[in-house]
Amino acid sequence: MTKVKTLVLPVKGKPAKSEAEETTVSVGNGGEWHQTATGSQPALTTNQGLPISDNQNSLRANPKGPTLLEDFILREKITHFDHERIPERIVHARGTGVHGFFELTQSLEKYTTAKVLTEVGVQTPLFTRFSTVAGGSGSSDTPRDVRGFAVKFYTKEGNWDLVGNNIPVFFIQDAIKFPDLVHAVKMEPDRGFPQAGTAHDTFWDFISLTPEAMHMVMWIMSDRTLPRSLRMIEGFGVHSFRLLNAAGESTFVKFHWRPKLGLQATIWDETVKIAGADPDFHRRDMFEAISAGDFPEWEFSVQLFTQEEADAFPFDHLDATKLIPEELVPLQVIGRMVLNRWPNNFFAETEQVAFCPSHVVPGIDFSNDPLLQGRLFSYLDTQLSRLGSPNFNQIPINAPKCPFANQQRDGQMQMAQPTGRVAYEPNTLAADSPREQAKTGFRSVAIDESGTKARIRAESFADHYSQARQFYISLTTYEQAHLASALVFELSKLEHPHIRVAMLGHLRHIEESLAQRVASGLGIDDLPQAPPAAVAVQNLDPSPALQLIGNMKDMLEGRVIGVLIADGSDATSIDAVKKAVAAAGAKLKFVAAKIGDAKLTNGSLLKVDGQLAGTPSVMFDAVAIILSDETATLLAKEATAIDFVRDAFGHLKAIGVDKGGEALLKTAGIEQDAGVITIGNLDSFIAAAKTRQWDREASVRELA
Ligand code: HDE
Repeated sequence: MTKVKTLVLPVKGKPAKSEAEETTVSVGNGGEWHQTATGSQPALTTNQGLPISDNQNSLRANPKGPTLLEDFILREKITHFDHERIPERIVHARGTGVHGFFELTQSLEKYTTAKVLTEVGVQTPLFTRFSTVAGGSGSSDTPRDVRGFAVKFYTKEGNWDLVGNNIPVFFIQDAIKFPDLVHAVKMEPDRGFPQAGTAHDTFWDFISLTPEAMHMVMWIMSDRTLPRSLRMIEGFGVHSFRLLNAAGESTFVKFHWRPKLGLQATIWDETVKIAGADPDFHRRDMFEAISAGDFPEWEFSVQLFTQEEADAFPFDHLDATKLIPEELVPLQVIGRMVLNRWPNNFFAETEQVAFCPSHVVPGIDFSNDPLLQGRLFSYLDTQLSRLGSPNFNQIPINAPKCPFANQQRDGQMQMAQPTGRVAYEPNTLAADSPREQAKTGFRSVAIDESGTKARIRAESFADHYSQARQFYISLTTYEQAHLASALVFELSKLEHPHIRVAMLGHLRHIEESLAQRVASGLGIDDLPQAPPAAVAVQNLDPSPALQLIGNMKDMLEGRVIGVLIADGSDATSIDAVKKAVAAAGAKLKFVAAKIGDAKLTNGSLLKVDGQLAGTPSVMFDAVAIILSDETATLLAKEATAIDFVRDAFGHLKAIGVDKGGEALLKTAGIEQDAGVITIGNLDSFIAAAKTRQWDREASVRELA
C-alpha cells in the first residue's frame, strides 16, 4: 500500500481548510483511494456507532473470492439503501417546500378566537409546499397542471394546515368521485403513460361525463396552469370554512394568497421547451431566489360572509366548483407570508411533511362542503400509508411547535417516552397528566342538522355552466385565445372522436363562440347538440379579478434577463444594461457559445453564466443580443443562436439589440416590431421587458 499526501476536501458546515492542512490518503492494492480521518472529522460509523475502517471493500473470502454473508457492515448499508424510498403521494407527488413565517396585520377578533388570526404583529412559523398534481415525484415542473399550495402554520394552539391550490375551484362536488378523477388523469393503467398530463383519452372521457367539472376545465385550460414561477402564483383555500368567535357566533370564510410579484405565466410553446431545458425550472427558481435573499411574499386575504348573505348568492358556496366573485364579497388583506429558508434536507422536510385539512385550531371550523368533508378523512389516512405509522406527527417537520400531550401511546416508530403508570383519561392517579380544556379547547360550531338521510346532491349544486361562462368572458382576448388553443391541443390528442364531440357539447353551454373556435381548430364543421343542462345558464357579469393578464405587475423584480454575448461584444452597452437591470431589480445572466470569459471591446473579461446550447432563451423573461458584426456572422450558422432569438420573439419577449443583434434577428427571419428595441434606448427596453408583447402574438402563431 502506498501512502500519498493530498488536500482535505471541504466538509459541510466547515470552511475549506487552508492549503497547508493535509490529510493522509492511502492507495489500496486495487488502486482505489481511501481517506483516513485525521481527528478533525467525525468518524464514519455503522448505525450502531461502530467506527468503520474501510468503506470501499466488502469482506471477501480472499482477494478474488466471494463476498461473505458475515459482512454485517455491507448488509446494514445495502439494507438501509434498499429501503430509502417511501410511497410517493398519490397526487401532488412532485413538490417544492420552503420555510417561512406568517405575520398578521389585521385582527379578526370579531370573528374568531384563533390566536394566529387575532394577534397582530406576531410571526407564526410555517412550512409551505408547492406541487404539481398529476405527475410522479420525478416528473418535470412545468406540465399544464394545477399547482398545490399547502401551508402548515405552527401556531401557539397547534398546527393549522391550509391545504389549497392555485385555482379557486375544483373538478368535482363530492369526495366520492375523487378516486375516479385521479385514476382518469394519472397515466393510463395498461400502458403507464402519459406522465403528468391531461391530454389523453381517460381524462377527457371522465371530464366529458362530469358537467360539474366545466368551471375547473376553464381554469386548467387557461394560462393559470403555466406559471412562470411558484413565486408568481395565487393560492386559494377553495372551500368555505367557518370562523368561530368568543360569543359562539360563526362566520363563513374563504382564504386567499396573493403574490407580491403579481401573476406571471409562460406561453404554451415556451412551457414545453422549458420542460426539456430545465425539468426543475420551478424548484431551481425558488431555490435560487431563497439563496439570493429574494424572499417571496404573499398577501393573505379573507372573504367573510354570513349565512344570510350566502343564502342570497346566485350559487351555493358549499359547492367547491363555485367561487365567490370579489365583486360580490371583497377581499380583506389581513396578513402576509414570507418564505425565507430552504429546508436542510429534502426528504426529511419536503417529502415527509404531512398536510391534513383536518388540522385546524380553536376558532376555525369546517363547512358542510361535501368535498371538504371527504378530505377530512382522506389526508390522515394517506399519511398512514405514506409515512408508515400513526406517529408521523413526531417527525420534526410535522410536530407542533407548541406543547402537545395526550394518552395516545405506542405504535410503530414511537419516539417519545411517556413516563408514569397512567395512559388514560380521566384519572385520579396522575395529577399532572393532560386534561380537557373546556374554555380554550377546540369546539365545533353548533348547528342544527335535520332532514332525510340519502345519497343525494343538493339542487343548489345543479348549475354547472354559469361560472364557467363567467370565467371565460372575464378573460382578455389574448387569454381567451390561449384557452381555446389549449382545448384544441388537448382534444386533438384523443384517439376517441366521440369524447371530442361530447366536450364541444359542453362548450356550447359555456360560450357558443368558444365551441366554434375549438371545433374549427379540431377540423369539425358541425357543432353537436349541447347536452341537457339541469338549470338555465345564468349570464353573470364578467369579473376582471379572474384575469391573469389583469393581475400581472409591470415590474422586473423576481425576473431574469438573458444577454447573448461573445468575444468582441460592446463593453459600454453591456455596462449600461447591467446598471439598468440591477436598478429595475431583475437578475442578469450572460449567455455565450462558450462558457468561461468573453473578452469585451475594452479588453475586459466578462464571466459567462450559461453556454448557449444549455441556456436557451426560454429561461429568461426578456433578452438582449449584444454582438460584434463578426460574431453575429459566426452565430448566424449556429442553430441554438437562431433558436435563442426566434423563441424569444415567438414567446413574446422584449428583445434589446445592437447592430450585431439586429443582424442575427435578420438571419433568423424576424421582422422587428415594437418589442424589439435598440439597446441604446435602454429605458424603452426595460419598460418593454416588464411585460410580454401580447400584440405580437397574432404575427407568430395562429391561435384557435
Ligand atoms: Fe387533495 N389530496 N384531495 N386536494 N391535496 C392529497 O394527501 C384529496 C383537493 C391538495 O403538499 C393527498 O398527503 C381528496 C382539493 C394539496 O403534501 C390525498 C380530495 C384541494 C395536496 C388527497 C382532494 C387539494 C393534496 C395525496 C377530494 C385544494 C398536496 C397526498 C375530496 C383545496 C399536499 C397527501 C402536500 C394531497 C386527497 C381534493 C389540495 C390523497 C380525497 C379540493 C395541495 O390525501
